[in-house]
Amino acid sequence: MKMIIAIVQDEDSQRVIATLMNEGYSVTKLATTGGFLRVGNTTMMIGVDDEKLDGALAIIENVCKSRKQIATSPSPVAGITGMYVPYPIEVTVGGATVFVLNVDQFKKM
Ligand code: 2BA
Repeated sequence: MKMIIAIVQDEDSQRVIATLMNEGYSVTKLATTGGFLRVGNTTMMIGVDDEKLDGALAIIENVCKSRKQIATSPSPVAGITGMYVPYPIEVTVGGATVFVLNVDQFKKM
């Protein structure tokens, strides 16, 4: 058995979860925040039998889109005022960041 931990953008989360559940997967959704942009994203935990792993990954890959976002980052060099000036940078977020872990034991008690 595997545990998929998938971090997706909030915009994609409803569709991913609905599609996974329609296909018989169990999903736990967590409201999370990205460390870099510090905006909300969604982390899903999906426990799957080995033979269903590829199906789940395909759904996540098909649904999740990459998007460009503007982040504000402090300038690496202080200006003449001696203060760090924030400046906008464009980053491409997603589709999905996915970790696949081996599960030692799975029990419902
Ligand atoms: P954030 O940390 O908010 O990152 C959002 C996007 O900002 C990233 O998209 C990436 O394009 C960019 N980015 C992140 N760190 C950066 C840095 N140090 N310098 C320049 N650009 C940077 P994604 O790579 O698609 O990541 C989307 C979200 O997935 C991340 O949101 C974070 O919540 C999670 N994530 C990504 N890689 C991870 C990892 N290795 N471990 C844990 N969470 C991760």
